[in-house]
Amino acid sequence: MLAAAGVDGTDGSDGVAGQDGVNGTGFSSAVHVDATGLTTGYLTISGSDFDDTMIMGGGGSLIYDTQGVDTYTLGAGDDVIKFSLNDLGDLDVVNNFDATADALDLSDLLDVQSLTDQTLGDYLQMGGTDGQTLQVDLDGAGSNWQDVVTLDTTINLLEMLSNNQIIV
Ligand SMILES: [Ca+2]
Ligand SMILES: [Ca+2]
Repeated sequence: MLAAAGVDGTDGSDGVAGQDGVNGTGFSSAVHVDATGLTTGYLTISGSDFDDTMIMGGGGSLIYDTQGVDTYTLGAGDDVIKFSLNDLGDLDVVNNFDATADALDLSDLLDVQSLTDQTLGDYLQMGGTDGQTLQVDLDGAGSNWQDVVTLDTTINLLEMLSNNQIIV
């Protein structure tokens, strides 16, 4: 059987459509990852456009948030979650967040060079019923807050900023 024309296997169009896993949008259903058995080793990971569940190992990770209401359970290492502008409509959930070690990468959301103690409150606040939902105002006008993620712990944004745990 001759190979089908125009499918090169590198861009999500090889064989089974959209399921080669090369990019985060290539999956056709939710991705479930359980890396709890990994005590070392850094993970760089992203999911699908659906509601993914990802449990990190102990070696730290960089998670690229995708569309869908995803649940990320962090491990013992230093984890970084990079949020995506096109996922702002979906309120993700992060469990086991370490307010002294894990980081929130908001560089795709905020078009600013840096945040200071003075400007942070224009762009970011903690809200929700329990004050554990990170909310962003994209233009810093303080009038259009959008939910980004709900954490399972209370965090202090100013402390996280000074500790380089908020990345813009
Ligand atoms: Ca997703
Ligand atoms: Ca998401």
